This record gives sequence, C-alpha cells and structure tokens, in this order.
Amino acid sequence: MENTFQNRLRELEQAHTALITRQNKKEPLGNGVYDRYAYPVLTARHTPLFWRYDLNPGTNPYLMERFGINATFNAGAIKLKGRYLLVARVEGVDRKSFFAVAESPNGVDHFRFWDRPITMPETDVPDGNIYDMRVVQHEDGWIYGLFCTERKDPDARPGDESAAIAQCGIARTHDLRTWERLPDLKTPSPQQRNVVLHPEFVDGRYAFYTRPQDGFIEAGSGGGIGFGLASSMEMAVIEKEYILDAKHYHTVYEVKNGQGPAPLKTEKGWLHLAHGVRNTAAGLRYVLYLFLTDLQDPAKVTHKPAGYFIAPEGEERIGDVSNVVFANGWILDENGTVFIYYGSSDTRMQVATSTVDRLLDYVLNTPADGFSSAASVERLNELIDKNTGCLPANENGVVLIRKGLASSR
Ligand code: M1P
Repeated sequence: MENTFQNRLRELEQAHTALITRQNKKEPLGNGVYDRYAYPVLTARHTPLFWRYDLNPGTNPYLMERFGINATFNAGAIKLKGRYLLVARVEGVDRKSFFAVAESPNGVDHFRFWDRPITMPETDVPDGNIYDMRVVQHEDGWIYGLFCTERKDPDARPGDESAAIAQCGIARTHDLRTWERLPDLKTPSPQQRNVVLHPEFVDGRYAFYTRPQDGFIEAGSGGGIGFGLASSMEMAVIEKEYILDAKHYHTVYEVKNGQGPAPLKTEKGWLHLAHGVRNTAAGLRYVLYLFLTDLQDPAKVTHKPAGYFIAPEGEERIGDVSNVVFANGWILDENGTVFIYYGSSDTRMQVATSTVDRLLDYVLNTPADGFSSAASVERLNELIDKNTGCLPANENGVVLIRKGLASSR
C-alpha cells in the first residue's frame, strides 16, 4: 500500500509540475487584431495537489481526491510588483465557487496558485455562492474586488430550489491576501450581475458599470450595460442607473450583455471589453466585443465595431456551459501589450495578446453594425471596391491576385 501511495504521488507531482511549467505557444497567423495561445493558462488541474488530496497515507491510503475541483474560470486580473495575477473563480465539484490567486512571471504561462484561496469575509446576509470578480486599482488608493454574490430567493415558491437573487458584492484590499468586505451595492434593479468599478472618480463620485436584470438568468426588461454614480464605497448606493450600451435585435448581444473588466484608459478614449449573448437552437452563445467611450464622459459610446471580437473556437467551445467565452480581466503592460484573459465554456482560462495600438485601430476602423443584411453587403462591397482599386490588373482589367475578385467586376 505504501508503495502504491508513493508511486501515485510521484506520478501526480510529475504531471502537475509538467502542467504548470509548460511553455505556452502563440498560435500562428491570427486575425491581426490579437493572438490566441495553444494552451489554457489555468485549468482545474493547475490547482495544488495539497488542495485536492489528503497527502497522509495513514488517512488516505488510496491517495484519492478529498476535495475535487471542477473548474477554474472567469478570472479578474491585475499586475502587481511585476507579477501577472489572476483572481480566478475556482469551482469545486460541489458547485460552490470561491476566489484564488494564481500568479505568472510573464502573463501567458507558468501560472501557479498561491497556497491558500481567498477567505472572503461575509456581510450580515451570508453569500450562497460568489463568483466573477472584477479587480480594479482605483485612484483612491484601494484595490477593489466587485463580484456577484448569489443567495437563494427568500420568496421562492415552495419546491423551487433554483430561484436566486444576484447582487454585487464589494471588498477591498491592498495585497489580494487580506480583504475588507463592504456592504453590497444598492441599485434600483432587483438583480445585478457583471458590476464593474470605473478606475477613476467621475464628477467626484465612484462610477459603476452595472447590468440591471429582472430575473436571475433573464435580463428581461433590464439588460444592457448600465452606468451609475455613488458617493461612497463604504455604503455604495446608486440612485439612478441608465443604459449606456443596450442589447439590440439580431446582434451578438440580443439577449443580454455585460461589461467585462474595468475599461483601459487610452489616448483615444476608454477601451471597453464586454460580453454579448444571443440565443440559438443549441442554447445561449456568449462572445466578447469591444467598444470605446469618451475620455471625459466614460458613459458615452463613441465607437463600436459590429459583431464579436472573440468567439469560442475549438476546445474553447466545450465545457460545463458550452459555447461561452467570458472575460472579466485584462492587463495593460507598460510597453502597450494587452493581455486579455477569458474563461472558456465555464471551465478554464485562456489568454490572448494584443497591443493597445492594435485594439484602438480595431475599434476606430472596423465598421459599426448596420443592423441589416443589406447594410452588411454594402460594407463588404465598399471594402472590395477599395481593394480592387489598388490591386494590379492585366490588360483586360482582370485583377491578377484573386480570380474571384476579377470575375465579380
Ligand atoms: O454561463 C455563462 C455565464 O453566465 C453568467 O453571465 P451573465 O450574467 O451575463 O449571463 C455568469 O454566471 C457567468 O459567470 C457565466 O460565465
């Protein structure tokens, strides 16, 4: 038995070390806007063995898992003291989520979890489940973590064990290790998810991106990315909430949408990453999109490319909740590199990299949604005309590079 235990432990340790030290690889020939990577940056198997196993042969002779981890996804992100830190949503096999920090020296691989998960203090009303933290370094000097706190609906009909209320939990820290819990955000909406703190004061107040919703899953008459101001974080109350980016018929955010991480400040405006949801015969499909808001008025959208920026691909499409990409963390490096962290199918964390220049080029120069097939064809023809005008043609006017282009003239 001793040998079985020791052999199994050695194999587990070798596999874990190989996984967390594996070098990531940029996928060749991206779309010019960003680069994807070959491997996820965090999976359930990245969690330390000493979280999952009782390592004492006396009490766990078969070396079996005693605390199963189901998934690690939807991580907030921040760079502190030169280290890339992800505050991951770790979900146990019991379906409860909690937060844990994983750090990397370069942002794309070698992510290693800190020894212990975050012990998040509670309010007077205990959380049932907490998830999807947005980590924001605010100009007031604190690092805030805003997250969804979910509790069973006290007014649920007898027998309904699914009805829940989602609200925005708030905590703050200086080091991601010790957290001070503040009262939950109060807004006019019955439910809130995807609430994000803007990193700067707006009109001398704290500014929030919200996602008002009628029910726990359905945004209903709510939905859209909202915006509101609060005078304090110790008792954060938004009296008036208005929609800055609405859901819209026949778009990738037709059913609902939500702000991703806090926006990045650029010379052209605030750069926002968000998720949009539409319904299909195969269920909901979550994609990511980008938009830009005014530097002076972060609630005023100035540019918004049509459609999605990142959609689930390959293995990303498969998981506990398939066909989902969801982002609540990104990091802008001093050299302009942007690390975009996104959860795939509520199962694992991926990374894509770009630069602030490329992302601005994308939001400023990609056509906006025309909201009809005819408008899309018009835009495509404009691009084709532009291209055929500058491609070389032979004496018969046939474009030499692409036959398809030539025959369409
Ligand atoms: O399962 C997909 C996502 O669903 C929720 O997002 P939203 O509130 O926009 O529907 C969240 O639970 C999120 O964590 C999850 O990834």
